[in-house]
Amino acid sequence: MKQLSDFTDFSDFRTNSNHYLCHMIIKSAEFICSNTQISKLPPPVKAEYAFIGRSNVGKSSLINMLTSKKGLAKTSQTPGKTQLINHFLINDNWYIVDLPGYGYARASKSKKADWSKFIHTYLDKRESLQCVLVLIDSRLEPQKIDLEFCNWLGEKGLSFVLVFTKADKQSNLKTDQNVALFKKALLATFDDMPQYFITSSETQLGRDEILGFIGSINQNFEIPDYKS
Ligand SMILES: Nc1nc2c(ncn2[C@@H]2O[C@H](COP(=O)(O)OP(=O)(O)OP(=O)(O)O)[C@@H](O)[C@H]2O)c(=O)[nH]1
Ligand SMILES: [Mg+2]
Repeated sequence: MKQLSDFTDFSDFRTNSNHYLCHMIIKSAEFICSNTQISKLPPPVKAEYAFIGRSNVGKSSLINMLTSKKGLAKTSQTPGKTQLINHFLINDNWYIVDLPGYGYARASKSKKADWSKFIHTYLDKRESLQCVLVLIDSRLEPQKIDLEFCNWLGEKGLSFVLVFTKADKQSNLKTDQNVALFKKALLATFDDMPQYFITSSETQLGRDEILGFIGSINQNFEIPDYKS
């Protein structure tokens, strides 16, 4: 697992789409499985990227945008649509993982506790997980639940990047203001701002940058030791 400090360049990629030398073309993207049991996940022999964030933040839409496959991950206007750990195999080579959203207000207490335990175990134990993409709604000022989740990832030493979603919904200025506020809030507990991307699933903003980022990590992927 890479550490946060491995990602040294924390620049804003919206204005610098040629930054990554790696340009990834998506040739195939297929749904593999949905799970609630860690023991039933595919063997951890391919690089894996987890997409996580508050319910309705746009995780499934982003996955469809990145893969250019509209119906691949199920999206919904009703929060709480994604309930399982969903694996999607990309280019027969690496996995995108769509996770259930956190902070869904209408979920029962026991469901929230189940979610929390299951996701935290998955993130903490998954040998092939390369990076967690934490999605943040770019329209909102920093939310406690997002900051707490980032802090938990930091405590566990898990590498993560921030993906600000739905940038098409407001002006660039407003997005930049919210990103700056998030940065300020994170710097209360982190030494550096993690790498971040500004995205829109409507306009494809951020697509090349995220795929380039993933492609560059994939190049160094080695199959980890794992218990079968
Ligand atoms: N305008 C705009 N709408 C978006 C964008 N991304 C997502 N949406 C909308 O936001 C709603 C939620 O999107 P989803 O992709 O289902 O969100 P999710 O995070 O997967 O939600 P859960 O699975 O319920 O946790 C849908 O109505 C999407 O069409 C975006 O970049 N721009
Ligand atoms: Mg979803």
